[in-house]
Amino acid sequence: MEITNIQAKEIIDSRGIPTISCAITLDDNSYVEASVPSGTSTGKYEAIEKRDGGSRLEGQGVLKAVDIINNIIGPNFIGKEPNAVQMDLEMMQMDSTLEKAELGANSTLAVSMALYRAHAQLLEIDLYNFIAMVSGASTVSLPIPMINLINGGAHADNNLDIQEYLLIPYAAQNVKTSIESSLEVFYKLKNLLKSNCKSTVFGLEGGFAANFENNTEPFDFILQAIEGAGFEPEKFLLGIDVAASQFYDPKKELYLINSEYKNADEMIEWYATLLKQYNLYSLEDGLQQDDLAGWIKLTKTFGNKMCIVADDIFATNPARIAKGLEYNIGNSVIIKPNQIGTITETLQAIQLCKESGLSTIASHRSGETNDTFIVDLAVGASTNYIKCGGLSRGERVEKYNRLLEIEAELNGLVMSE
Ligand code: 2PG
Ligand code: MG
Repeated sequence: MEITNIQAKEIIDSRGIPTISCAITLDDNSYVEASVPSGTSTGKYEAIEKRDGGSRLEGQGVLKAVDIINNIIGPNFIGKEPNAVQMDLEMMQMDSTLEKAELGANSTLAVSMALYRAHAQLLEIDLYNFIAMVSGASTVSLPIPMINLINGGAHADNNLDIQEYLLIPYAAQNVKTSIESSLEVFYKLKNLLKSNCKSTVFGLEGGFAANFENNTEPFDFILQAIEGAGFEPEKFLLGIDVAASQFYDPKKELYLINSEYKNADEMIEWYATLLKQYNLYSLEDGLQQDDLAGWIKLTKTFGNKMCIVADDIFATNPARIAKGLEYNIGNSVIIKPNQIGTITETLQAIQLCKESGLSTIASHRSGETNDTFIVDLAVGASTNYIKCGGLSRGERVEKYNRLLEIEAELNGLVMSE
């Protein structure tokens, strides 16, 4: 079966910002489609997202990137059978920069995702099974969801510095019960916020975006909601994505959090109190992306007590993960395909993490579409966890619904650790 057409277009993401959708048509007239997510708290080591600039849509248009797909990348693959890995490698060679500055990582990823879907279709297998095949895995597994309950930082117009407060239904037997039990907590949290005269509007990722006394108060609300929903606190674990690069002041070389300037040692001290007080389980981007010495200390201090999750500092880049391993930083890695620009490189990053004993968290972006590719990726590549937002907003719940659908298909396969 050959590719007869590759056609991209500009669509709108969950934030109202343009992104790319790419369709591949095959010679039996079937077609597949994929659309790319986009970050708000984007790290500086991520591959380059191509935007038009100029005055249209505040410079955020992606018409140039669409044109690159339609007129530069696409024609190379027309008339050929879909071969996702091979074609990803060809795309990487079409761009002479490491960060995909010429083609744009949003262009390459749109094509890459669509090629993976087309190749799976050619083989008449599910996307997650195809991803497992490419990963050389004989099994697939369901990730544990890290559910976003409260949004702050760049994802909400509230007063929280911390970007994400995550509920991890660690003790649940399967996805269905993990989501149902988290929903019970979500409902209770909403009531608690209301009864405390706090807003129940949602932030970019579908978590509540209320104002709080300080950055620790959300933990108390979440623990109360867990208890109010009738669960023992041990049924859930708590995580945060601090996204510390966002509130680091490079001139002062200090972090501005809770209206105070702190250095890396003081941040680490604060995390120690969160560990003690709230049994914090997962700490993402606790320090900024260039603070190597801080990351070494952070990992030494908590590496055997918590998931020390690296996002901005690794940017799903196998070369950066390898460097991180040399320095022993992080024990857990965020996996976002658009940080690197192809699915094949994303799978390489996951493979490297697995070989090196680092756990993996497949992750959405704050700018999303209804595409659920990230879920198939998490299942097919057997990542340990998935971060795909709150239990509200269409583009987030679409991912949970896909996860439930896959679980039903697999009929009760055990969750990965
Ligand atoms: C993150 C992501 C996703 P953004 O920092 O982990 O939650 O946010 O997509 O805005 O970079
Ligand atoms: Mg992050």
